[in-house]
Amino acid sequence: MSDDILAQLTESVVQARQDTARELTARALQAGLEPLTIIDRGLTPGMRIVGDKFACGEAFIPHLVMAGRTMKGAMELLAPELKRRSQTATRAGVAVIGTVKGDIHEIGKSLVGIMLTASGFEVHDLGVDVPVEAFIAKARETGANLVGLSALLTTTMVVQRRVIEALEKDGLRAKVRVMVGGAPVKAAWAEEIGADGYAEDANGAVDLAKRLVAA
Ligand code: HCB
Repeated sequence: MSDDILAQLTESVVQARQDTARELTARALQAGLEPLTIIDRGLTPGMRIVGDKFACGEAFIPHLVMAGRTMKGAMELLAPELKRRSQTATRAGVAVIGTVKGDIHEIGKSLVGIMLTASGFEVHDLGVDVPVEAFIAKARETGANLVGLSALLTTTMVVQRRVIEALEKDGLRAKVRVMVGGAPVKAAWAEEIGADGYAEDANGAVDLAKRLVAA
């Protein structure tokens, strides 16, 4: 039953059926599925399929746009649930997050933000296409101990490195842990640019964030 809903949800993202995706998301919640299961096993696989189709010329920009809208629509139902289920007795840390300059992919970054908030972090989400200096200014202003950098394009991953260099130049690096993520980002890249860690998904980002600020 739950596998069936999740498979239909994946298909609704691939087909960009926004109303169906919302209906299925509501049904999945009613059926007792965890919001993260709905995201990881229902919605995100659909986004991957659309991305793969795009890569091999079977889908085009409008398909990416519509798939993005479909997932965002479903996320509107899931975000409050994720927050409601959180245990936020103590503040875990202060995080500044954003998608780096030149990159407008927002869904994964926003999901990381929702999950960090739900896990007790004070989150300052700078949005997408964020200049290097904006990360530095916000980290300084808020006294952040964590910066989360999202990059979905191989061409924008390099900006993650620039943010780390700017943190060093500004004397903030010793105080601020940096985690990186996004579809093309891997652990080896994180190591190469001197980030403190890499997370594959939002759940991993929360685990990593907690470990980094506790260290
Ligand atoms: Co876009 N796009 N796109 N796109 N896009 C990708 C990313 C490709 C991989 C598709 C492909 O070719 N297979 C590809 C990038 C190839 C590459 O460079 N390696 C690509 C391309 C090429 C482009 C354009 C250049 C297309 C063009 O114009 N010719 C263009 C670039 C625009 C720009 O940014 N300047 C473009 C545009 C778009 C949109 C705007 C149409 C749309 C985004 C809409 C939106 O965000 N509102 C879009 C979409 C939807 C995608 C795919 C299909 C889905 C991305 C997504 O939302 N995934 C994507 C295919 C794919 O990713 N496989 C495709 C779902 C979320 C939940 O996953 O990986 O973003 P996530 O985030 C995870 C994870 O990475 C991690 O946790 C998140 C939650 O689990 N994480 C972090 C993310 N950030 C983190 C930060 C941390 O600190 C820690 C963990």
